[in-house]
Amino acid sequence: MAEVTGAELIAEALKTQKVEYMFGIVGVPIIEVAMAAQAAGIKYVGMRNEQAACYAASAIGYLTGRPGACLVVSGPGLIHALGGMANANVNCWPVVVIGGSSDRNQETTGAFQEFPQVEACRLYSKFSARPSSLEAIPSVIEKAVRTSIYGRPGACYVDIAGDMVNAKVNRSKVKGVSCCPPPPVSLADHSAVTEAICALKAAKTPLVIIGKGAAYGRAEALLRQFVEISGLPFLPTPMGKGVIPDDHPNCVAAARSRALLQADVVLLFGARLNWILHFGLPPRFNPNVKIIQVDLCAEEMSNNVKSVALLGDIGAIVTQLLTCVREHGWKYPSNTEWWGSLKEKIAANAEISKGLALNTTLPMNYYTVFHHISQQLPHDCIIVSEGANTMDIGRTMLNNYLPRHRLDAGTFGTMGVGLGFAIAAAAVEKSRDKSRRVVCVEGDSAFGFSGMEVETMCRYNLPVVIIVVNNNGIYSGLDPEAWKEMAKMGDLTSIAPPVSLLPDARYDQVMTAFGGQGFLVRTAEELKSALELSLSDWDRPSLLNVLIDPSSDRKQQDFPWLTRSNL
Ligand SMILES: Cc1ncc(C[n+]2csc(CCOP(=O)(O)OP(=O)(O)O)c2C)c(N)n1
Ligand SMILES: *[C@@H]1O[C@H](CO)[C@@H](O)[C@H](O)[C@H]1NC(C)=O
Ligand SMILES: *[C@@H]1O[C@H](CO)[C@@H](O)[C@H](O)[C@H]1NC(C)=O
Ligand SMILES: [Mg+2]
Repeated sequence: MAEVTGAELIAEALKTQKVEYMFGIVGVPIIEVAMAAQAAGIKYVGMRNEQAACYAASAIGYLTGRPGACLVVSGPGLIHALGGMANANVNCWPVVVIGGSSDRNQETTGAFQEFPQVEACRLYSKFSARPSSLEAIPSVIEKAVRTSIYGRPGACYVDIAGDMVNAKVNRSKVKGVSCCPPPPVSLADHSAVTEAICALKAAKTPLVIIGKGAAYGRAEALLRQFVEISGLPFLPTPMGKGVIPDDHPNCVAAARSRALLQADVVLLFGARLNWILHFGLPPRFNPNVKIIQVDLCAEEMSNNVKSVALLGDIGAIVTQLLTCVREHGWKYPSNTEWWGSLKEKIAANAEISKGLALNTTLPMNYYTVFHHISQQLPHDCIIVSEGANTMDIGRTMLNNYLPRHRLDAGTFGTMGVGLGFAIAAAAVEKSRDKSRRVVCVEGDSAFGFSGMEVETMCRYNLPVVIIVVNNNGIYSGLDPEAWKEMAKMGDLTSIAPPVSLLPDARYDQVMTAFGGQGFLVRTAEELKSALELSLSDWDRPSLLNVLIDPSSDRKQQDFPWLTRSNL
């Protein structure tokens, strides 16, 4: 009977569990695991930092419904991945991290990169364990993959003792484990569905909110039917954008603050009442708002505001709601005062943004830049975005037309996710017949967190288009002249504004350093032609370094984005 190594068992178990992608950085003791993964038919992407590797692996989980694997070495390698695990867990995205650790016979001796890894991962994951023998590897990996996608999705960690990687066992001794099926589906309680429909029928100013849980749950077709049959206005959360196209007539994203504030009944699909939705509380919500919550996680129900709980699979529950709406022959009328008020606000906001976008003063402002980008992006492109102003303004001006086509800093507000997400999305697209374009819209600060992953994009010929919206800093910056003056006035560490970054930094040259296309962009014409060239090059990545007015800002908001809670 043939023998099999620990590395082979890990790789084969992942493949059996339909894990198709692995991102990581190799070293002692896990080089052989990466090689075995490729031999088993898993695609391996070598990254430049484990944090970005883990972001990438979790994006695979969100995009495909099956976790990506993140492979890291012991100690510092695993610790770099913790940021990615936390981000995945907070976003409810599945990911499986495989960490090599010290040899068992060296534990507690001060071994190379020794660290209490299983314990360390506990706070950042929903499952953290180490197989006790080679024979246990397939079942522990099955459990990690299953746990990552069942219930509320999240991060899982499997620790592999270094000495187990090359140790061998007779195949006959290893019990086969089959592939875990997709998560089981359950329906909401019938009486809760009836209560929800009654509340909606009685509502004067109802609102549907579509979260990224609806995108993850692939409920797009059913939700669109529901919105069209019920005639309700809907608002997407940042990554709920595209579940129903942003240009759908029922979308009230451009009247977000008014919609939230004046809604009397809110039907939440796969979204939490956390900071992104201002906790569901005043001053951003009506104090008497009635919340109907559709979620797969019972613990999420009635967080911050008591709700009617529709617990279960989102697609199944939308079907239940559709059946009721059809039976009752009910539709929210399109000629109500509520629709009128929302449409009026949408038109007023569009006018303000248009004014800012058409300003031809140089340097450009955010609105001008996003206006031109939005005109050129293909409808089916995947938009990755991070930054503060860059992400917030970009979200309002760059439409999504398809589900799971927006990846951003998410619930955890993590800067540095963009390039890893873009690499994951581009890797998935590369394996499809008809690839879609991945466009990564980055603030200059955000880009810096994982900037070296540009080399990864160049190495694997991933045709990502990176647009760095460069305002010389975090939220805002200084122009080159002001910076020079400041440098004359004293030690910059004492006087330079903490938000500032090097003015007019040549991020485009980071791309050309590795053979990609780089563009320095100052005008709308340069932006148009650079974007056209970038989008037509399917063989290599591009970076547009768009220099904007360092004092450009968001248009006046009714409320600050990070509303302090009244909790
Ligand atoms: C990991 C991490 N570190 C720090 C922050 C704090 N932070 C929020 S936004 C941001 C960067 C904003 O600057 P930039 O990306 O240039 O976008 P801009 O607002 O300038 O357009 C930072 C550092 C964060 N959210 N995440
Ligand atoms: C595997 O089985 C063979 C034959 O039964 C035996 O000689 C060998 O020592 C076994 N190897 C291990 C690692 O147990
Ligand atoms: C365009 O923007 C500049 C700089 O912010 C501003 O001074 C100017 O008034 C704006 N022009 C118009 C027509 O809004
Ligand atoms: Mg910036």
